Amino acid sequence: MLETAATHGLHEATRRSLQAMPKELPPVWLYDARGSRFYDEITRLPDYYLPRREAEIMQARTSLIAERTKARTLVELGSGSAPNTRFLLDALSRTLERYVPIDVSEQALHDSAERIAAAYPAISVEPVVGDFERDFGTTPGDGPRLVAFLGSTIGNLYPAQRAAFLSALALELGDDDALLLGVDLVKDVGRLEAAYDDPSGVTEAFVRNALRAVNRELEATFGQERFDYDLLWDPADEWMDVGLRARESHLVSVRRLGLELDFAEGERLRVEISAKFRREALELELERAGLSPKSWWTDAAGDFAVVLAHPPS
Ligand code: AVJ
Repeated sequence: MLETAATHGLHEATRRSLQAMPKELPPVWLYDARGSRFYDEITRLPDYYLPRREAEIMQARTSLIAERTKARTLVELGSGSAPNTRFLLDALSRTLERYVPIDVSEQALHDSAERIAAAYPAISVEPVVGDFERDFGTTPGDGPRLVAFLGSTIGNLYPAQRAAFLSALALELGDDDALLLGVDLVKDVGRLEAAYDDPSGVTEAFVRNALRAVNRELEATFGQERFDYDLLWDPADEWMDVGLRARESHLVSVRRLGLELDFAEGERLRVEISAKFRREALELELERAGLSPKSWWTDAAGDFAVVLAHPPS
């Protein structure tokens, strides 16, 4: 793989994460072409309720969102295969000129961009391969802009990262722009565990694929058989802690980073967190970042929320 500014950033982030306590991998490693296909499979699992709950909310609210925002540009962060974006594209048909999806997964991005361009010929589709945390500032398009960040992808960020990201986003938004944020809500732990540990093993395969990606791209020697899938609910931080646990003590080398890692028996490698949210705390976070939450919509079961926020006027 070519060393570009983007891969250099990811490599350095990976070095830091692997040297942290507990060891972890940046969740971006989950989304190579193969990983993105696993994630699409996850979205169809009966217990992974998130995309369907979000779809229910979008279906009910997108006409109001269109009326309020009158967006000419829709920017979507971490768009992936963009399953719930169609509701927005349909509702915004009167005003929308441009759709700018940003994703790290080049394959998933281009496939969905092509499908959307074919289905919405009046809209200019301008995909950006990149990391939403870093590349939002460089996206094209006239205001009013609507920035959609759906699927509870924001739950992958730690609270401090989230605060930095939301503040940076708030600074980029003009007076007429808006943020549409989809978040999964705190709920019964049993249901959360079922959503992240399916009996068919798709989630495990998705998580293990991160090791495969790191082995390939960084010439690492992670052995699948030396780890078990390991899912924890962290009640203090209210996030799912998704990772792997070493079955035995062993060494892993990451050649391209010049790292030798020592795993003890039972030691964890975190691959992602998936934070769950509560209304009051999230609204406070948005306000602290310089965004005013104007609407909070949930599905009938109260499982998921979609928030529309604006720069303060
Ligand atoms: C794509 C980050 C929203 O946290 O629910 C799904 C990723 N990981 N199953 C999530 C994921 C395991 C997902 N996000």
